[in-house]
Amino acid sequence: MLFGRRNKNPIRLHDKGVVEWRYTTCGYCSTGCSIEVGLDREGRPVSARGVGGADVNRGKLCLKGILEYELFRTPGRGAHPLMRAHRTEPFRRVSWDEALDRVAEEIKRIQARYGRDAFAILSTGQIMTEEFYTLGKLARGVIGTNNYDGNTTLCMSSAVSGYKRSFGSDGPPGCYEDFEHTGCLIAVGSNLPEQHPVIYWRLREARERRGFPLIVVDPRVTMLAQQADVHLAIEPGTDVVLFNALAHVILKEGLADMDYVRRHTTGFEDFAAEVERWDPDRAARITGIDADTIRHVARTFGQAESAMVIWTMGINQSTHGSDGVVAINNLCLLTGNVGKPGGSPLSITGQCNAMGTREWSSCSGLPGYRLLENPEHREEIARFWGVDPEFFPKRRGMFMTDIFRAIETGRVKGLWLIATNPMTSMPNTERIRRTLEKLEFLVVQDAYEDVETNQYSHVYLPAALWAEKEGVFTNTERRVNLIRNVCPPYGESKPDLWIFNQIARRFEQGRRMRFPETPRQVFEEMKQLSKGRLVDISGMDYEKIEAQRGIQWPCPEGQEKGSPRLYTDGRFQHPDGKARLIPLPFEDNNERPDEEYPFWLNTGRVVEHFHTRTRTGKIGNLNRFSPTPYMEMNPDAARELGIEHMSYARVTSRRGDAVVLVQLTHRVPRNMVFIPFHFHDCVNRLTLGLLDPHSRQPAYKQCAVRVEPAPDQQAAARRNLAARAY
Ligand SMILES: Nc1nc2c(c(=O)[nH]1)N[C@H]1C(S)=C(S)[C@@H](COP(=O)(O)OP(=O)(O)OC[C@H]3O[C@@H](n4cnc5c(=O)[nH]c(N)nc54)[C@H](O)[C@@H]3O)O[C@H]1N2
Ligand SMILES: Nc1nc2c(c(=O)[nH]1)N[C@H]1C(S)=C(S)[C@@H](COP(=O)(O)OP(=O)(O)OC[C@H]3O[C@@H](n4cnc5c(=O)[nH]c(N)nc54)[C@H](O)[C@@H]3O)O[C@H]1N2
Ligand code: SF4
Ligand SMILES: [Mo]
Repeated sequence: MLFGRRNKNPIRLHDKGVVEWRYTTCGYCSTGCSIEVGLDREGRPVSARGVGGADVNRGKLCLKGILEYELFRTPGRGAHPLMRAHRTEPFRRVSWDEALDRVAEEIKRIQARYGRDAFAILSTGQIMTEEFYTLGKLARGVIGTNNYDGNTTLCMSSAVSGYKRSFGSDGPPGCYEDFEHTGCLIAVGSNLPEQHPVIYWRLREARERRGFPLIVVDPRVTMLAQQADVHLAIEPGTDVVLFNALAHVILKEGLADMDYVRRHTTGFEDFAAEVERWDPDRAARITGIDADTIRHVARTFGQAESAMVIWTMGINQSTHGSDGVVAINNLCLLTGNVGKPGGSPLSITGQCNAMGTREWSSCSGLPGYRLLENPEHREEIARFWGVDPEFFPKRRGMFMTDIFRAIETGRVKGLWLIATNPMTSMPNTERIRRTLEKLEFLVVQDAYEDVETNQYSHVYLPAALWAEKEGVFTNTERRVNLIRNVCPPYGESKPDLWIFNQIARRFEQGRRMRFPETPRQVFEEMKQLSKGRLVDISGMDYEKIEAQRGIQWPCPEGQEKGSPRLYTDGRFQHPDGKARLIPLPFEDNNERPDEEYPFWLNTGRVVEHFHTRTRTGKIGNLNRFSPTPYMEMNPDAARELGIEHMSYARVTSRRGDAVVLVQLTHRVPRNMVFIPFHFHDCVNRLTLGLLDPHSRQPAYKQCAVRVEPAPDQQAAARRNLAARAY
């Protein structure tokens, strides 16, 4: 194909020889774009395109989705199971049977010696829902450890906890289509253009058509903030105060929907009494946002016909993460903006299937948003799975972040990591390293054998990735979408579902229970369990999902289409059917900048990379645009310290240090630096990760550091190495 002027440098696109397109859903972020992967005559994936008829992305993809088909052939993939007696020895290649036998034996040994909860399982938001459900059955019904959680504790835990406190259940009430109706949108700690490019595109298109006000709350001038009508550059960690003050103004000025509040909520008096204390002048001193701007934003939100709030990690990853979510829910309840077109508190999810794990993995309870604390739920699931209800714990066990502490103190002795890389992604790398070294047994199940955490394992299980298998993901707007199998698994790697089933078989109880082999059979089982629940998927099947390019739950049996919104009738999931307005006092409890460590360290992401780069670090057209760890720094602050653009600087916190390339930019204020977290042995050497009391999610975005020039990089590197050897 030729484009451009015929005689002068025409652009040639060579024919990739696609003979078949296969339907899948993107495996990176939670936007949930439908992708078709093109196969050539030999069945090799050679191209990808966005699906035009898919409501989510309407033909579009971001650069990660466009290049995702290249993943199947990236270096570092695990082709064979590996094993070693001690983590200081080299691995040897073993058969699947040997590796799986060893894992089952170690689980049994550790549980027999130290008790059932001494073996922990940590999973992810990045495998298929059918795999989550099966892992849950294995963890809760067969292995029976209560120390079973996932990396959603690093990510969505605050949103889950906040939704549960306000509405009685998890489940984002809104959808992308709300952009097409809303009269005002507040985006809090969410950088859509880089992190959810296709949601951003939907928002932008809606705004170009109708021009509703966009208010961005973020201490950084993100790309989204650059487009906002009002940008509130908030003091880190103080969002709860801002939302209390917005509620204060809305109540004072009679902008609340008191009819909605009376009919659908409880707790108004206590809530109003707390909010009364948060006048904009007081809030201004804490948040750094001037009082009149707070009043203006409150009026804009309160007067809009419908108004919505979206948020991501700027809220969740905080010592007030769960409270921040409740604060957002409070504001939406107060103005009657829940589950109405254009009016909802819509948490933007992170990983491709973080929703799938929340709904079905049993990490925080039992499948289908059931609770371990509820005897009827225990009974129901025990009967369905064929286990003794007394086998289930009566309340949920530790969160991921607490499990790591329990390894430190010796309560947990064995760990199974599935599709998560804590050596790079958890706060305080040195502490995590020492923690992993304490384990008697670590098994890592990952698509990549070069994943950093694998350096500390005894067994490595190579997993098939994304469209090397089949199943469903649920996206931010509760849309269940299908991944068709596009090509066979790499080397001898196996789908996670197969691995879970093989482990189940190695336990007596597992042999007595039903562990279906195909994802389709598992999906049928989940459908039965979903009947009558909020997360009802009984009206779906793979063909219907593919035909509609994804279906939003609830979709009960007999219903043709999904449901775009929750709580449209104002009935909530608390036993009394009402939502709760919850008072939120504020206590400032972060590590704050001081004389010795004068900068806020803020952390996050860039568009080219996904998390710890096991995948995107190996795709040429992603990695070459963002190849090195770098730091955004304000030019005025840099000048004072004698730090130049594109020079190296050493950043030090009370935990450790890191050397990064400096990029001078006014994106960050004078007392803040920002470093993306994608690179190993970099920003998470510095982070503190104080935990939210409700969600146990780490405050990745707030701690204190100092910065100094590092002109001699080799010396810096030597110091890093020496520090590590020590
Ligand atoms: N390209 C790419 N896309 C991704 C991912 C990826 O790794 N790469 N990961 C996916 C996942 S799992 C997730 S969770 C999402 C994350 O998506 P986002 O949350 O949008 O991304 P982050 O960059 O982590 O953080 C967002 C913003 O929070 C701001 N922030 C920091 N402190 C505060 C504060 O105290 N208050 C407020 N209001 N804001 C604050 C930061 O300045 C930052 O701009 O992205 C998903 N999409
Ligand atoms: N400083 C700082 N740290 C952060 C954050 C931050 O904003 N700042 N964000 C946090 C957030 S929101 C998140 S979600 C976490 C993410 O942290 P992690 O979950 O640790 O990061 P990933 O790199 O996504 O790890 C997923 C792993 O799963 C593997 N994998 C992919 N697909 C499959 C599969 O199908 N099967 C199996 N078995 N393996 C597979 C990948 O190779 C990869 O190793 O990081 C957290 N860490
Ligand atoms: S926006 Fe998210 S889901 Fe869509 S192609 Fe990009 S990474 Fe994939
Ligand atoms: Mo995340």
